[in-house]
Parts: sequence; structure tokens; C-alpha cells
Amino acid sequence: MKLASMMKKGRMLVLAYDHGMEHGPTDFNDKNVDPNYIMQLAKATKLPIVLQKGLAEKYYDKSVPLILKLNGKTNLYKGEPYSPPLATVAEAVKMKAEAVGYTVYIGSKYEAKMFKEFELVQREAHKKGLPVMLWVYPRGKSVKNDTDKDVLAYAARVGLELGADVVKLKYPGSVRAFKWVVKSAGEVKVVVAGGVKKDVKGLLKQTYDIVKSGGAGLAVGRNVWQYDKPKLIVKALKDIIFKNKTVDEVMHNDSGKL
Ligand code: FBP
Repeated sequence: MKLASMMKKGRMLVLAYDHGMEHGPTDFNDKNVDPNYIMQLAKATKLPIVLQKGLAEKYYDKSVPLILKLNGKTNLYKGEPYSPPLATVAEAVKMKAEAVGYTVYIGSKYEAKMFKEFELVQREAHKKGLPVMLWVYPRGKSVKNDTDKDVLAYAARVGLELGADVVKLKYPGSVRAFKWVVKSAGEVKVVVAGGVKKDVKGLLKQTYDIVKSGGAGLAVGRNVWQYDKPKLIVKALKDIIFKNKTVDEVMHNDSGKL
């Protein structure tokens, strides 16, 4: 499905695969370390995919929408987080990306620098008609709890203030808290990162709660491609996000398989 039509309908499911940069191959196994395997998965499930420039140049085959991630960092340095620009909107346009992705770490010592750099990206992307997905991660020594309801609501609001079209956040743990986060984002769509691999039921329940709270869905990596049967997981997530199915319905439909 085109990214624009997902955004218009207010429901989204996106496959994230920028972990090789953010975490290193430690997240991968023999299969999913191969970007070709992930491209095949995206193609089979028709999911938009998030890639850094290097992977996009070598592996992206235009079979699904591309969200080109324009900045990134490793997790080797443990100081105040800063994510430098690594690719441009012009490159995203050249690669026929349907959106660009960017991370800002609010609360970091380098917040102001990242805001300034993002401002240029946001303006250029909108000039070219590309929506912007903003990873807004509260992080750094000033941030005591990055899943606190008020901290995440602040992150959502910052995304709105900065001109993002979609914000990607962590989940605060409850429907009540997430409703406030979504409300704080105004018209900006809110998607949630999957985080470390969960048990299937936990993942589906959280996804159901996200949608119930007014969230758009997920931009998910490990909780899809670390499973043995990622296509079944995607089908279940799609049923919840796009077809409003319940966890029980989804588990029942695919009982024994998931
Ligand atoms: P997951 O669904 O695997 O959590 O991926 C979401 C994501 O935002 C990726 O796009 C990114 O690589 C990673 O998480 C960053 O994780 P963090 O900075 O929290 O370690």
C-alpha cells in the first residue's frame, strides 16, 4: 500500500531495518542479516520499508514504498546522543522514496543542533512533497524515564511543533497514557516502535491498544524479522491495524501457527 494512502486513512504499518546502523549486527541472525531477505519480506508483505542510504542504494528494488532515513548513529558512544545528517532529501527524491525519516533526541545536550539540522530537512522534504517521519526519542542524561507519559507526550508535541507528519515514539505502557500522547500530537500520526522482541500475544495486545488509543500503528523491526514466521506476524498486525480485529480473533484465525 502507498504510504500516502496509509497516512490518509490514519493507520500505518511500516517495516524498520536501520538497526545495522543503530545497534549493529547484534540484532541479526544468519537470515535477517541479509538485506535481500528483508527486501523479499517487505515485498511479500507489501510493507513500506525504512532504510539508510547505503542499503537503499544497494538493495532497494522499488517493489515497496521507501522511507529513506536521513540521519543515524551507532550505539558505541555512550555520551549525550547526537545523530548527524547522512543523506539528503535530494537523494531521497532520486531514489523515489515516498517519505524521509529523521531522528531527534530531545533532552540531549545536542538537541538544538539536531533541531536546526532537522529544520532544513523538513523544509526541503515538504518543498518536494515528501512527508516526514520523525523518530522523537527523549534521551540523554537529563531524561530520567523515556517511557514516562508526560515525557512521551512532550516528544509527540515536539514532533507537531517541528512540522513532522508522523512521529515514531516508544509506548508508555497503557491505553490511558498513550491516549494523552496521541492527543498531544494533534494532527500528526503517531506510530510506535516495536522494541525488543516480545511474545506474540504481548505484541498483538500492545498493537491493539495502540490503535484503540488513537495511534496510527507501528513502525516495527525486531518484532517482525526476528520471528521465524514473520509473514504470519505481519498478517496478524495488519488485521489488527487495518481491519480492527481483536487479539482473540487474530490468535484464533491463526491458532497453532503464530
Ligand atoms: P524496533 O521495532 O526493532 O524497536 O525498531 C524501531 C527503531 O526505532 C529502529 O528504527 C531503530 O533502529 C531502533 O529502533 C532504535 O532503537 P534505540 O535507539 O531505542 O536503541
